[in-house]
Amino acid sequence: MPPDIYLAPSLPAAVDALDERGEAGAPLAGGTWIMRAPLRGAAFKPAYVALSRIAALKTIAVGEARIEIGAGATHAALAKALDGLSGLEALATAAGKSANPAVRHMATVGGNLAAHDFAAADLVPALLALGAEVEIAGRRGEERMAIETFLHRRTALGPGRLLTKIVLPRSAARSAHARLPLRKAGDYPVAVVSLAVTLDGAGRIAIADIAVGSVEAVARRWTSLEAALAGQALDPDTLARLAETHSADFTGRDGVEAPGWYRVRVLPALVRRAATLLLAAA
Ligand SMILES: Cc1cc2nc3c(=O)[nH]c(=O)nc-3n(C[C@@H](O)[C@@H](O)[C@H](O)COP(=O)(O)OP(=O)(O)OC[C@H]3O[C@@H](n4cnc5c(N)ncnc54)[C@H](O)[C@@H]3O)c2cc1C
Repeated sequence: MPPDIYLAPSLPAAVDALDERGEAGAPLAGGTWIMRAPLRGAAFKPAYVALSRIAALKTIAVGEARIEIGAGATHAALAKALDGLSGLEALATAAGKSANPAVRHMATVGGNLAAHDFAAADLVPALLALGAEVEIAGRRGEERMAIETFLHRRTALGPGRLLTKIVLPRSAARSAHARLPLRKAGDYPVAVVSLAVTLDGAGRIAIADIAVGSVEAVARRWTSLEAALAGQALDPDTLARLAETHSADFTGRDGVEAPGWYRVRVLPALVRRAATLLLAAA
């Protein structure tokens, strides 16, 4: 039997509907991850609550100090809204280069973050490197948490709670997103590096925030490399050499597109590529 789909007219209606459906229900945003469930050997939920009619979830508000992104904003809308904004290049590239144009017009930021079994999600490392927070709504009100916390709690949010907003500080001076699809555009990346830096008065790296996606089951910050980069010149070869030194921090996951060791082996090259992009954007 096909799943039951309820088109929620508003956020409170979606929250109520999810609460009533309990474990049998889940949000349906762009559907681009859900539709592939059978290919992954996963079952559809008996019921979905579609979020596509909720205009409030699609807004993207760009402020001087921070950006608020509705969970229902598509990759395409996000790439367009962030185009040319300094410091946010990593997220603009992640949104603008993931998947293919047709998928980018349907796929949402919320779906990318909430798909807990999707290791190769492009937006997740970009949002980690940029220090994002997320907002969760439920019948008992709203809660804000760091994206790292969300990534580890997203399977245990409980029925009736959904991701509504992503909040980003505009603190990084420059950022870049380097991804490696194996064969062609539209493939999931086998490894991703997102890098955000702030430079000191002498042009050296004061703060580096680096996140790695698709190498392990869940994207995470590369904290040892972040510490090693402080005080370094923004030189792609130096950054790649330091990345090589710290690559053993990762245990790559084996997958159909690439073995785990390969995902780790390409990280220094991706760090070099991200640093080159940063220099080009200067
Ligand atoms: C051909 C193809 C190529 C792709 N390539 C890439 C790629 O290169 N990079 C990449 O990052 N992605 C890629 N994707 C994956 C793409 O599906 C996700 O990136 C997309 O962001 C998922 O968003 P969605 O709105 O379609 O999610 P959906 O499929 O609607 O939902 C995904 C999951 O999130 C849950 N969910 C959705 N919204 C919310 C919410 N607001 N709160 C709580 N839970 C929610 C759903 O219940 C479901 O479990 C590709 C997909 C396809 C089909």
